[in-house]
Amino acid sequence: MKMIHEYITETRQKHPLHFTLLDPGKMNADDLVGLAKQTAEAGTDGFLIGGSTDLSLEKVDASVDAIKDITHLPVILFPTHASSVSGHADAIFFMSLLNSESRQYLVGEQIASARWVKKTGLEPLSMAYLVVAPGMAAGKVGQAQPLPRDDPNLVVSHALAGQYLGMKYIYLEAGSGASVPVPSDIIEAVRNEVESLLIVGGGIKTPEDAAQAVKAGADIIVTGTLVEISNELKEEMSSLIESIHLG
Ligand code: 1GP
Repeated sequence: MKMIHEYITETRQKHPLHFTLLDPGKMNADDLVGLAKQTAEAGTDGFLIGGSTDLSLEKVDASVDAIKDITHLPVILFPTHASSVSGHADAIFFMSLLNSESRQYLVGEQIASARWVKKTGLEPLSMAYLVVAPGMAAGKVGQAQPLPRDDPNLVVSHALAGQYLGMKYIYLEAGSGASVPVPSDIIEAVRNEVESLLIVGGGIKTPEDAAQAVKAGADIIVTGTLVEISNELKEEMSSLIESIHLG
């Protein structure tokens, strides 16, 4: 299979991307694979597997296997803890929560998983993970003081630090289930100053939300909750993904 970073950069030349976040802690493997199938048919560009709760390795392995059985799209880990790093995935967002107050989420979990990542051959995609208010579970579990929504310069400082530390991706995270997504002026400010690929997620529920984030400069949009709660999943995801792909 083509390297995942190459797949992302090549696809980005054509259009902004949509990734579907699936949390094996919130559903069983059958439900998860049903959602994966429908979002794949709706045109998503890849899957993130993760969640803020502690996930067993067996559960993540089984979920990754089930998704890979039904699609050739990339399956990328979006882990909270080293203990749930599945070697069955294609790649891992090897991330540091730069506004965490805890060494564990800055570098501890990463040290704990590094040799396993090497052994399994997972492709590491270096990422600065920035939790913006309200931050939700990601902020609480990651012991982050969420970055204020009215201080774009502070977010730019964090994002630039990530870039200078060599991180290829910057993730602006409002938190899963946030009532409001990351503000456009924050996305725009980061886009203007930072060259890394820009991922935006948390609280994106409509094609309009997604289009606004893309217009502000996001390269990749992540949605999770929408997939879990939608009654007309394929239709809703198709129009959201179309609004992203149109750029
Ligand atoms: C969470 O950014 C993702 O890490 C997705 O958020 O569940 O609100 O779509 P939602």
